[in-house]
Amino acid sequence: MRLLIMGPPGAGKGTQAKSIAEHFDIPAISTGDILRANVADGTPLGLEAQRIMAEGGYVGDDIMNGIVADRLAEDDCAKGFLLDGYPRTLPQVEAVDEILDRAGVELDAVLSLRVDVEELVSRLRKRAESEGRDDDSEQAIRVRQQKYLDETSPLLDVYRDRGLLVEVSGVGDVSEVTERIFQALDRVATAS
Ligand code: B4P
Repeated sequence: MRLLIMGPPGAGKGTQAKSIAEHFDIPAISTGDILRANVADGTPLGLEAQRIMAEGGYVGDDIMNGIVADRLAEDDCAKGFLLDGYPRTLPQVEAVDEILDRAGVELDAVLSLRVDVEELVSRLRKRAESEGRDDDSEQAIRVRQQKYLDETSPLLDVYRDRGLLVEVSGVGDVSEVTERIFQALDRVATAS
């Protein structure tokens, strides 16, 4: 299975990506995790990304496209993959299209996790208390939600028009949401 998981910040993409990847025996690739690992290691990319992430902005498309192209070229992605948090912009959609075209493969589905904004903000405030992530400050939470609405949510229409969008409610216990996702994606797997 070649999958994308999309949703606003705090929708539970990272939370659900791990279970989905295990279910389909594919690697989960989180661009947020890759960036955070670079920040932790103090790499040049990490130094550049740290400020952008803390403000709630998006790291540049060229950088993100290069990271994803390299990661998808690794052997473990031959059997499929789940991209978590990428693409977030139209140029990133075009880049992933190109990577897949070149490899002669296609996406099977794009999972959209839907959660209302009050619930998202409350989850991120809780995460700020438990994990202390720089980008979970009140100001960054607001910027990230707006950025998602302006730049990322229109991408759902692109994938809806291609007949790839699978929409699932991300509200409820984590295990309930996982079950809902498995049911929806298992239907896609059986049909393909
Ligand atoms: P991400 O790491 O993708 O962060 P996110 O959108 O906040 O997280 P997610 O939706 O995965 O939420 P989670 O499961 O943790 O990106 C971070 C930053 O990296 C971006 O803002 C950007 O700066 C940069 N970046 C990443 N990719 C990029 C790209 N392609 N281009 C440019 N920049 C990029 O869940 C959130 C919280 O909710 C957790 O605490 C979790 O425990 C809780 N939760 C999850 N499911 C729940 C449920 N069902 N009920 C209650 N709580 C739940």
